[in-house]
Amino acid sequence: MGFKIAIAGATGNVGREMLNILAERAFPVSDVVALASSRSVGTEVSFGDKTLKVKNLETHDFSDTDICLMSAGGSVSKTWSPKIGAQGCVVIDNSSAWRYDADVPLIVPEVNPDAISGYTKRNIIANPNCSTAQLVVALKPLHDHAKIKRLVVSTYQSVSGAGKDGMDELFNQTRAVFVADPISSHKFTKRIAFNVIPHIDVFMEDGYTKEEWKVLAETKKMLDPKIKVTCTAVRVPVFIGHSESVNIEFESEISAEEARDILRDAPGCQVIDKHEDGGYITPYECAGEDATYISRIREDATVENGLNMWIVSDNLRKGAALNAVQIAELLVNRRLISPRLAA
Ligand code: 11C
Repeated sequence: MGFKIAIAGATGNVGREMLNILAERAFPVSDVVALASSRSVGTEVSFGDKTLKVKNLETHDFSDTDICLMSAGGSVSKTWSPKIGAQGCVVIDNSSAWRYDADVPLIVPEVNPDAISGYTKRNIIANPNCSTAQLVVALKPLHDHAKIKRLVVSTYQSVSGAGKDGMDELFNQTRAVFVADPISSHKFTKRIAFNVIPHIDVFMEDGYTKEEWKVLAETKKMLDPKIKVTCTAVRVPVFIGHSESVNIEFESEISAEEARDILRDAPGCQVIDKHEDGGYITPYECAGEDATYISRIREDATVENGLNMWIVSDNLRKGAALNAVQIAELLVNRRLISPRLAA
């Protein structure tokens, strides 16, 4: 028994990673179709040891497709996800287009798997923003133990979060520095090579950026609306892997040692926390890995029941493609869908 899967946005960073992860995890597929906009039709992408030719999203018939993993951007998703859902195909969307819709569940399987049952209203399930996914994986087991009151999050986000163009810009600017060529910026508003930029996504009226707002809104939707969250999101010259420095204030007492023990047993988490040189994780080491890594766990003596920690994960995997495939696995494992072609 296998499912017919479509990947929309198959030529992008996340679309390609979705194909890799479906193959790696041996997701039960009967057929996989790679889709993108008309200008990418005919491009070849890999699925395991197969090569798939990209087809046109706009002319594809979804009436026998079971799941569409969508990573084609917000405006494409706004137009296409409802049309695909109306054809009976469940859309798992990686953009921010549907995340805040009350009729669309926003899911991280380690955190709020039961909320998935609400998907039938629109046939759409939202995948969170990469910086929120890794954050809530690490926070959920601690919240269950000692109830989080307030979070102060500072992110250090890699350029792959801004797509292939972001990666190319870091590469080209770094090269230009070494060969003394002029430096030009197209994707980022300031030079990213040998620099950091405190600005991701658009500015909002209150002076925060949309990326910072997403961390607030998504953490509340998935973990607990009562948690107070503030965030500063920063782009750093790293190709893959988002890092976060997180200050947490809890309602009840929790020691660093207790937090370490809880996180060691928590799904999706890996603790690397030796108090010695190099006894922590960096984004370079997490690239290509599935886990959310937690290091530098320590008590914050400036507040009651406070902890600080460092959370790192591969933004293209747990932050995007892996989480989307895990949502598809949740649908299958809970028998919420069955292959339409077999019916
Ligand atoms: C970044 N987190 O690093 C963003 C990318 O809402 O899914 C993902 C944007 C989103 O630029």
